[in-house]
Amino acid sequence: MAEIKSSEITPESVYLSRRKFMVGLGMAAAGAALLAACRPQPDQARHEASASPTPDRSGPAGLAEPPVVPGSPTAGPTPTARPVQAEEPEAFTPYEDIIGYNNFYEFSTNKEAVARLAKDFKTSPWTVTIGGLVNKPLTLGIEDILKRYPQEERIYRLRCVEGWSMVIPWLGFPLANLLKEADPLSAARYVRFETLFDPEQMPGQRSKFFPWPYVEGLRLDEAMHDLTILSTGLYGKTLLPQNGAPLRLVVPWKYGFKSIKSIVKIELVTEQPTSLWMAMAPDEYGFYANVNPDVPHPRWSQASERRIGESGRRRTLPFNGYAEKVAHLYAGMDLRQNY
Ligand SMILES: Nc1nc2c(c(=O)[nH]1)N[C@H]1C(S)=C(S)[C@@H](COP(=O)(O)O)O[C@H]1N2
Ligand SMILES: [Mo]
Repeated sequence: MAEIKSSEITPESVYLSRRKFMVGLGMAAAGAALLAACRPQPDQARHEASASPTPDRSGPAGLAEPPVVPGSPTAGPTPTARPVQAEEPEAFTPYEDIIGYNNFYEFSTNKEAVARLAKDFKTSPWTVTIGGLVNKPLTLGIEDILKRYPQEERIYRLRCVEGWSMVIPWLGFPLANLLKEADPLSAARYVRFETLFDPEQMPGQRSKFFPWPYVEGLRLDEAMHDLTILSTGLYGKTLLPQNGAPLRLVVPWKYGFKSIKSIVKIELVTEQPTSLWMAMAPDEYGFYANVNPDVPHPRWSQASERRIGESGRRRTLPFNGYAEKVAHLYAGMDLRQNY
């Protein structure tokens, strides 16, 4: 994992030429490069959410309205067809794609509309509270957070449960740094995160179909893992609203919906939190949501993915390629039951 001091952050052009678009995924890259993507793909688009999601009336749990997917893919057969490039190094996903193709249902279920609708979202002033089962509850402004926790670069894959992925050079800091400061009590076993609730600014929150606010959760050991970060930027720039400004979670070995955006509240709790997606469709979205090519979503395969900006599909890796670092967290657990 690349770690770059903020003093080394350069404008995008320099940044890109210096990195030559190659991804320093460390040990993960080596593994990934050996893997041939053998899940071909005739029509990539239909495997995932369309730009204007078609309501899937057969959606989960007999819910009357659609998008019931963290991104609402249109249900369809698993693609089979031509083979794909595979032994290629992993490149950064172009900035324009990262800021232009977003899941952020508070604004829209249309990925291409999110950036426009979120353009004027107010991310300052912004306050985050860290409370619940802690010795030292904290209320921090986003400026305090930036000052207190040195930002580093983390280049991670982001794998959406819908079957697409990106490689994103995040800026951020380990969530553990913040949690240690709050000093969890021994009764704390999980961390619960909440997104801002502000229907005035977030038109999607005027829909009563979703149980707003967006909530996510991690087991405390997952939250304390060094790979888990709070992100404040990407590509060396401050995070834009569509990517979850000013502060969003990034948990690279889990499906993208766990990486909750625009966080205002972090709480240490005893009981496993119920996420928005668990509440929406418990049979489809569990608490763990670890990337797992062997456990299909009830409505589509998770064996492969479309890397945004590439043609063809790549094979999806267990724990999104981070198994060496995180598989031990789930030792002895049945990963089919704990999806
Ligand atoms: N609050 C909130 N967080 C969210 C979402 C959302 O709709 N609301 N979508 C999730 C999903 S499904 C994905 S794939 C990622 C997408 O992050 P990106 O748009 O920065 O690529 O954000 C996740 N975090
Ligand atoms: Mo997603």
